[in-house]
Amino acid sequence: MDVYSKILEKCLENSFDFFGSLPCSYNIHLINELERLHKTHECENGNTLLHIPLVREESGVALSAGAYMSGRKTAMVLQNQGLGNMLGQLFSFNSQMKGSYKIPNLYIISHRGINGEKIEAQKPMGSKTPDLLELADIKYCEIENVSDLKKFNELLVEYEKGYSIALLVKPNYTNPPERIKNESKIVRRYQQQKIDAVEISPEISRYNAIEIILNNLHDEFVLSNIGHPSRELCDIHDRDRNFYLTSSLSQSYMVGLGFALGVSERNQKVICFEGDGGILMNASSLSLVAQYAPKNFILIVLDNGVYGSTGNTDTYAKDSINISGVAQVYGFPKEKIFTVSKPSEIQEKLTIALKNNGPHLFHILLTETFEKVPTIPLSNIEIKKRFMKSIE
Ligand SMILES: Cc1ncc(C[n+]2csc(CCOP(=O)(O)OP(=O)(O)O)c2C)c(N)n1
Repeated sequence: MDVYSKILEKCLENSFDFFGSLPCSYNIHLINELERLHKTHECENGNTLLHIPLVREESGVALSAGAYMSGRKTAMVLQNQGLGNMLGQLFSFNSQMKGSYKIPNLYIISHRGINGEKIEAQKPMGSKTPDLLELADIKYCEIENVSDLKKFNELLVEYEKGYSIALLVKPNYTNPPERIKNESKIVRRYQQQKIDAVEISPEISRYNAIEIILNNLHDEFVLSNIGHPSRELCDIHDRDRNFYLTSSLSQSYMVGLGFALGVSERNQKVICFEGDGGILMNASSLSLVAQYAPKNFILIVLDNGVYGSTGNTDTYAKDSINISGVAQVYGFPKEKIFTVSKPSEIQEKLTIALKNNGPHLFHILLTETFEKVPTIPLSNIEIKKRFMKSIE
């Protein structure tokens, strides 16, 4: 049995039930196996295993954090090249530093660029990988063969205490995994997209839009994005089922997606705010929402056309990129996208989205005005604990 099969066996024994992945040529068999288990493997804790192929590693950190808060046990399979991109999210979600949400995650990392590596470009990240994990307070062990897996047991104890952990798996350079060949004829068919032109003069501020939304909610979960949106939500209606993301620009909707997938069997709606700046920074991850399409998810893009929280400089959404169109291109069905700007439209479409299967995407065009509101009077740990308790 190869190392990766044994790692998977141990993960399943320990009830890991939510996996994200981005391939390395050395971990593809593990990823294929996860794909086979996706939605078919019943875990000991009663959950069905989910495997979400990622488009960006840093989004996987946020997605895992959301899934963890829904009660899932999360792991991510990746190559160490991804660690550079992930660093900010590792600090915000997984590290033990003050200000981190201190959410544990398991990273199964193909450690390229070390002894035996033929590709020069892998070497810088290869040598710095342990340092990066240490910087982010992630406890790790090196795995070369099956006998090293006893170190995984020790790390699992640390995981249970709330630490993020990593397995640095040394590639078997002398006997690399065989490439998977698909001999069958594949047809690639894409839908024709016709993006409608829009011309709207925004009428309401983000504060008023959030107020209308909150006035229409009962016990739904609400997750909000970094900066003023979270502060405004807290000022309008602070509630246990609000999760404020105070870091991680562009990742709010990944936390929301992970959480929505984790609680999808409960049939409870999860509403998530993201800014236009955030969406443009991480548009590629819209494909995950469209592809895994949790019926309980409502993504609300609060589009004021500016990086509002940092002083209102324009984003490309201002007058060149239509986020409704971007969502369509990434696979959202047109009938589930609502481009709205008037208070009555927000209310009317929200009533529809709350009653029907999603995912829905609200693209709300807003003025640039913002209210002077206080900062959130809770630490990130308090925000996380209160939110997780509200599920029970
Ligand atoms: C990676 C990263 N770059 C820059 C920032 C600084 N920053 C915080 S909030 C923000 C603006 C976000 O704009 P948008 O998503 O459009 O939301 P808005 O504040 O306008 O509601 C920026 C640039 C950051 N926190 N992280």
